Amino acid sequence: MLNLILFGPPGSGKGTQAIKLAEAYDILHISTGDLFRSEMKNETELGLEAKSYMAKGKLVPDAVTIGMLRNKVESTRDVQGYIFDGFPRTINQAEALDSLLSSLGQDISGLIALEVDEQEIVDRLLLRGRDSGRADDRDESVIRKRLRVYEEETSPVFEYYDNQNKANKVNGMGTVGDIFSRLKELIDTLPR
Ligand code: B4P
Repeated sequence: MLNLILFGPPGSGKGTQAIKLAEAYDILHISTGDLFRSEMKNETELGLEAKSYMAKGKLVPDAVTIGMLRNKVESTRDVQGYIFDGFPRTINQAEALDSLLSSLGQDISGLIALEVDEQEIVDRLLLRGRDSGRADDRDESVIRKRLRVYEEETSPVFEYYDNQNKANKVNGMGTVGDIFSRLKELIDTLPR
């Protein structure tokens, strides 16, 4: 099994690359952001709760996020691996993911952090806000808040996997194709 975590700040290209990698390696792409947006679109209770946090650039509480992720993994057991995009975003979520995979006799093959300059991130997200209308991408103060939340709550997850010798960094600047090639080169060296 190839179980990857695609890591990095908002706008670093996780979603963009995860779609391509899932296809290239025939593994299932799970994006917690996409799952929340789908719940919001369907106006479910979970979606309404998530919306209040996402609109402010905050993380949705761990209990909600972990439960949703667990349901998704447990209902998709017949796959050759997963690419987790936007999860885990806290140490609690990382511990929950490790224990979930271990209960299934699996583990994380590697975490890959995409490194992108902050100004490039803000430019990418404002552009997406204009094109897609995503509410959390339209307001620069919400984008800056998401970047602060990433530094404070999410970046420690890198060290958590570094302590397991599973954390890797890839340059996330350049064209989508160049970054995809760099990612594949690294993934081909990971255990599975
Ligand atoms: P996400 O949906 O995960 O969104 P994101 O961090 O903004 O990054 P995304 O993956 O979508 O963007 P990408 O970098 O691919 O999270 C949204 C919110 O959901 C969070 O703020 C939080 O509230 C909540 N949430 C999600 N998961 C959670 C969790 N585990 N716990 C708690 N809360 C959670 O791309 C950005 C833009 O850059 C795109 O427009 C893309 O086209 C462009 N782009 C990509 N690569 C490029 C390149 N090489 N050059 C130029 N542009 C590029």
